[in-house]
Amino acid sequence: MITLYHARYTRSLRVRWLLEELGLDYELKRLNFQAGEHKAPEYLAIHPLGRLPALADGDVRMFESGAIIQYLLDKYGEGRLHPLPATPAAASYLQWFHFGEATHQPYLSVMAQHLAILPEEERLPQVAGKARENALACMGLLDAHLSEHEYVAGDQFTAADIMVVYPLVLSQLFGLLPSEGHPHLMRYYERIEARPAFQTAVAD
Ligand SMILES: N[C@@H](CCC(=O)N[C@@H](CS)C(=O)NCC(=O)O)C(=O)O
Repeated sequence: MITLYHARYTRSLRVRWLLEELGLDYELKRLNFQAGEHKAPEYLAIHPLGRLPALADGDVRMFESGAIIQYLLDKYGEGRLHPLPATPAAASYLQWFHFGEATHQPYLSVMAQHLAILPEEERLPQVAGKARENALACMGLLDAHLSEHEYVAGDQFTAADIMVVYPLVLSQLFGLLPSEGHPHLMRYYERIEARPAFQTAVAD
């Protein structure tokens, strides 16, 4: 049995979304992020840094959302949701897959810290403002790319979309989306929101 440690609006959303897209059975262990359950000793035994997501699959224990997604695709994907390796489509897939966590997401994490998570006296508006500017630049890049493609890795939905969309979910929470200045990105996000697996992953 696959077990996913999950809290709403955290990166475990990505893994839950993939599990739903693949139609796999899994158990969801919910943690109350606001109450700090991810820093309790029971969870630190699962992930020593107290971060989400974490996954158990038989004897396998994993953290890092992108790595978990790759593992699940390799083990259960049967070729679904990613292009053949070493093709031009795979180059685009890998680029956007990693862009979602390595380039775009850090700006949303900084915004989250300085707009919501840190105690008020530690929040720095200039830091949040600079992160917002950089997040908007990432949205501009995505908008231009999506003016020519239905999905980030081409005309098919792939796991790269799952990686890219998480910072967009947070962008919506922080008021960067909807955005009239990013029409292609908006239409893409509407296509994503129509997917039942995504709806389940963001619901709770
Ligand atoms: N690169 C990691 C980041 C994991 C991460 O930082 N998750 C956040 C929630 S989205 C978290 O648990 N934060 C709690 C903390 O930083 O203490 C991944 O993709 O899984």
